[in-house]
Amino acid sequence: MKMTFRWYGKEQDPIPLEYVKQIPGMSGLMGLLDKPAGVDWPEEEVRALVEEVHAAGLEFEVVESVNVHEDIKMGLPTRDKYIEHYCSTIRTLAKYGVKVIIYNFMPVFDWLRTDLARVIPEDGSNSLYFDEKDLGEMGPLEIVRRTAEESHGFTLPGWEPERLALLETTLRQYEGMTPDRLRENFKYFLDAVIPVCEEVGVRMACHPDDPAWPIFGLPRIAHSQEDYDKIIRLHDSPANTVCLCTGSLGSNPENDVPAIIRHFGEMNRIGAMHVRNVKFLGHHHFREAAHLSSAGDLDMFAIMEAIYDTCPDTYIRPDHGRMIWNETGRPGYGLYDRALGAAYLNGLWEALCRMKGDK
Ligand SMILES: [Mn+2]
Repeated sequence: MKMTFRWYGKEQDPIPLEYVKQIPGMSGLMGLLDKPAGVDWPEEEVRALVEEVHAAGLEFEVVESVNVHEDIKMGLPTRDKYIEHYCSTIRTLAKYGVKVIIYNFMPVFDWLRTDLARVIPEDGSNSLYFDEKDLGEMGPLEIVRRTAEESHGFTLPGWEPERLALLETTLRQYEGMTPDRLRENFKYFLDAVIPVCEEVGVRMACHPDDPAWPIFGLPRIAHSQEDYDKIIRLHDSPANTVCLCTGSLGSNPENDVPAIIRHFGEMNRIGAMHVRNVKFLGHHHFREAAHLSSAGDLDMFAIMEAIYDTCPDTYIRPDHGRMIWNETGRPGYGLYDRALGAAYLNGLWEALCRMKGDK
């Protein structure tokens, strides 16, 4: 297991790389260039980023994310140009040592929450929160306005202003889109990019829908084991993998997260993992919790054991953290609680290695 940390680049992330390096056991980043979907990442900028990360004593083997242009998801004729850019970006990243590219295929909305700083009454910290009841009252345009307002001036991943400016048009263009048609467009994309990945030694890792069910009537096709079985069959290759996010899949209590890890781990189809905990509050109603098992409803030991048993060499990172100790910053991506999360997951890992005795 390689422990990594999500980082948005020195212009966009208030956390210095030296702080990331000081978290015990941190091997590298899940990082990115801040580019709109559809852009071919310039080699010079990739090189500069990788050199900066290496100079801090960290690895840069996982990119999160290279976003997929909406025209590709909708299957518009313009998609070929954007797919070409995507393939070129894969080649550039491979040249600088990248092994895994995380992405998602969610229409319009990436992750979605109804409150970015819900106070947790037990201890006064706050975390990301979702209640579908609130969403019904708000509607897509209102939730976008609120999310932008609450993000402390940071552009949130998946909520880039240039994408959301076109929201009304994009929502209209998706009218009539079915899960099967979305999967056809997904296959078209994978058929183009996976052979490039195979050639240059990169694995694509598809992040689940978050939360793990359809929203605003838009089709979503990556939120269960069955969904991922279909995605893998769209283009069967070791390069077509899952970014198994325990909190996203775990937002639906019907998903048995350790069992899903074992299923895809045994198939060698896990490219990367996000490991975090979720507290269920009701139907389609949850908040994010500290990583510790007892702080939420996921069994973090069973999750780490499934990784140990079936995909012990994968990249993982602590995922969203709460805001604690008066920290302010990008919602979900403060330093302190994610560092605590990494330390806790590393502790579980050390215990597993001792118990199972082979590392
Ligand atoms: Mn995730």
